[in-house]
Amino acid sequence: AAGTPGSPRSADFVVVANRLPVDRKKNKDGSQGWKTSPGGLVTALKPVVQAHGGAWIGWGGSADEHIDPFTFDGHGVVPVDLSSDEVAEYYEGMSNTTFWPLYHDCVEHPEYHREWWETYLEINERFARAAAEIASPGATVWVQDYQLQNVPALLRSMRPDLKIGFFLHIPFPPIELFMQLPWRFQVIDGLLGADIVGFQEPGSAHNFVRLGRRLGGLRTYRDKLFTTDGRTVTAKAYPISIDSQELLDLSRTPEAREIARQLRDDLGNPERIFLGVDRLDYTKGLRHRVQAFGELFTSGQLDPLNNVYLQVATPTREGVRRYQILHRDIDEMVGRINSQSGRIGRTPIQYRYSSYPKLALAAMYRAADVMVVSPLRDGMNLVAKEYVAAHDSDDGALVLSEFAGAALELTQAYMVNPYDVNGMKNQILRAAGDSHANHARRMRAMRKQVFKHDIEAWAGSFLSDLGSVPDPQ
Ligand code: ADQ
Repeated sequence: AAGTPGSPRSADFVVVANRLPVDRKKNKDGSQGWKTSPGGLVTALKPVVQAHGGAWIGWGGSADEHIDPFTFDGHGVVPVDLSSDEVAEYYEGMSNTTFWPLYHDCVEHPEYHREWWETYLEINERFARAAAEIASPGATVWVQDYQLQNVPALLRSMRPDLKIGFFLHIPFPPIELFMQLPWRFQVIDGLLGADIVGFQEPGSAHNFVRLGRRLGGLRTYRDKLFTTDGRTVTAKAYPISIDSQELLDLSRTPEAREIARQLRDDLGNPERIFLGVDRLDYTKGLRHRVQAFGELFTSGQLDPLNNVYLQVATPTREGVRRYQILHRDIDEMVGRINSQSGRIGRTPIQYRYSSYPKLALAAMYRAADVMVVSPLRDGMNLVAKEYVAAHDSDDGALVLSEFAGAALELTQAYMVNPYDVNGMKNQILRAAGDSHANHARRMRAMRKQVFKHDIEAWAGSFLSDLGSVPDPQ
């Protein structure tokens, strides 16, 4: 589709997210067009935006490029332009080198730079202004994630008539860590501009309420915070999910079955395939996981003749130094382990640094006997839910970190503390060697959870709560 030029009309439902829900594509005739981006958030919110003839505000993904607003597939697309300096300071800097590690339990040191913060505020104001311009009177605006924490308050000051929701996709840290932030008051005030602040887990919501009370000096009651300007803000958990049925349907297609068969073949038809699927991010616990598998293979507890560990890692944030170091470390670890414990014709760790189409992922989930998801900290972790939905038989097993939001729902997984490498090795062996009856019982319970609480249910419950917020006086 090409997209229709011209400013979209004013909208009564607006999504504000760092990224637009569309990616560039080349049409057959060589001209530039747009296609819908893959990913859970877009899947969940696009139908709602379409139903309202609403608009989506976000960055197009390349720096120093101006894109005019346009209409696409029944909704407005409102690009926010960023220069390369702004990308470096607002996105790679403040968002991904300050907030990202700070909010993930400081598993890497957050860096604090005043220039980054200034730019972060400026860009948040730019997003807020775009929303203020397009939202119709009394419209609902849903702001997404840690890149835009100041948008709620900025937008409210421009447009007090709006209903504003905010959802944080990553954990909200304990007060003791949050206190490090030099701009801690501004960030709380930014978030308190929303009527509802949504989190992945009750623990995060609780951290936020406690912070409002302790640092903000606000009166609170259960999940409510009472602001100094007389408003009530609700902080509550809305655990995000996936389009479970779509993924299951995809994994059942002849194409997916064929790719899964081919994959098993290519891996030498081992007795067992262990699988990891992650963005190559330091929060995902890859160093510890690769270490655990390395020891299992070198010690002979897992025989490379019968077992393969397939790890796919999506390239991500390649401009940020910590990610470059992680990339190099994992390459080295995998190389070392394979040279020490491989057999002729058998490579125990199959590592792919690449992104895959959804169909290929569905096939991998189908083929994997044991899925290992071991983040050091994770807001939710959709990969765990995707495996449960796509592994279309009762003989699978999920090894899951206690520190992923998903652990609260997928309670039948084989739980691990990813920092405890010995404990993780034991659980991996236990998951692999458990009886068929146990595998079946656990998989069924988790499948039930993931199909009942899917992405549509997630968006529905947030928006229905936001809909029942009283109109501003
Ligand atoms: P992420 O940190 O990106 O998301 P996750 O929830 O696991 O983590 O989602 C990753 C997505 O990328 C999955 O849908 C997965 O299929 C896909 N993916 C991973 N590797 C891939 C590959 N090699 N090729 C193609 N696709 C790949 C953030 C938070 C999470 C939270 C989500 C949603 O960090 O905790 O669950 O947002 O709120």
